[in-house]
Amino acid sequence: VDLSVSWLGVNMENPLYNASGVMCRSREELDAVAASAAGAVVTKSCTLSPREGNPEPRYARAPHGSINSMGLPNAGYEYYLDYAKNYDHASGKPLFVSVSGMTLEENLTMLKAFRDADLPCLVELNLSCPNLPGKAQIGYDFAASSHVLSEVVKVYDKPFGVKLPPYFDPVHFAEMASVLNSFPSLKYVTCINSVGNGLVIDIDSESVVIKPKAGLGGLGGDYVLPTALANVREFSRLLDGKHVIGCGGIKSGREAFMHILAGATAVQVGTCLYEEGAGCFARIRDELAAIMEEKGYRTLADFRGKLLTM
Ligand code: RRO
Repeated sequence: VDLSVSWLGVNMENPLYNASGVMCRSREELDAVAASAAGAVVTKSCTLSPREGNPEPRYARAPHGSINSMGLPNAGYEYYLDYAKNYDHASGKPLFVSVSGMTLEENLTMLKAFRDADLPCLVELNLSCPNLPGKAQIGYDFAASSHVLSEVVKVYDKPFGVKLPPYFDPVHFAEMASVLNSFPSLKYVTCINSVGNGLVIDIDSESVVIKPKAGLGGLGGDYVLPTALANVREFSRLLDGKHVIGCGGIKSGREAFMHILAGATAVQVGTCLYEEGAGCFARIRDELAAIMEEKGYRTLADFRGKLLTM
């Protein structure tokens, strides 16, 4: 079977890559993803200045996934710009750069720098970090999202994408899709970021399991799979000529297949990558290939978006 995918001029050997935030904060981590069987690499969301992030513990494994409140720890955008400048863009593993300024001005400054560097990498603008105390997720404010995107496209003329928070209401899918559809250079959306502000409790210690925000954090893993699939499916239907990248609950070939069946062009692995390491990519790739073989599918296009309804 052929697992390759080509989109926006990007050619991937297989549809799997890391979810931004996992194994992508340092050069060494990014190199480890690039050296694995992943089909692409995305950097940790960056800010204008380096950030330490929230106090530890700020990630915990939970019975059905993970909870995190990292607080956007990153080495500052110049570090990732430098990584992108030195990246082997001919390696066959496309590089994506995630950008998540603390303010609109920060986003514009970083995007101008990436524009001026004119590198063959795609930006994923994060509109959905749930873990900054006192800061709302932009993606949940449709007017604010529209404003941010209007200002972004004034300075950034290349194709780009956005990382969205999960939505839970058809009215909200439609409203956000309508905002996104008014920006032609917005070519893809990644669905979903973690399900924000969950609370995991450890019954033995009668305690929260992470320190920031009194234990509240973004959920990933099995907890979020159906929500991720719904978001991938609905945005695939509602967006005009844009790609949807699936993220949420992928830990085997089965979930990767489900995301693609729901309409995903490519898929990202977060919690499973954190827990298993970069070896997960070869495993999930081989499992996906086995499912396709069993079903008689030769390419991802044979089943992408072809979810049946009753
Ligand atoms: O760093 C984080 O706390 C974080 C970010 Br920026 C994000 O977008 N999603 C997430 O689950 N954690």
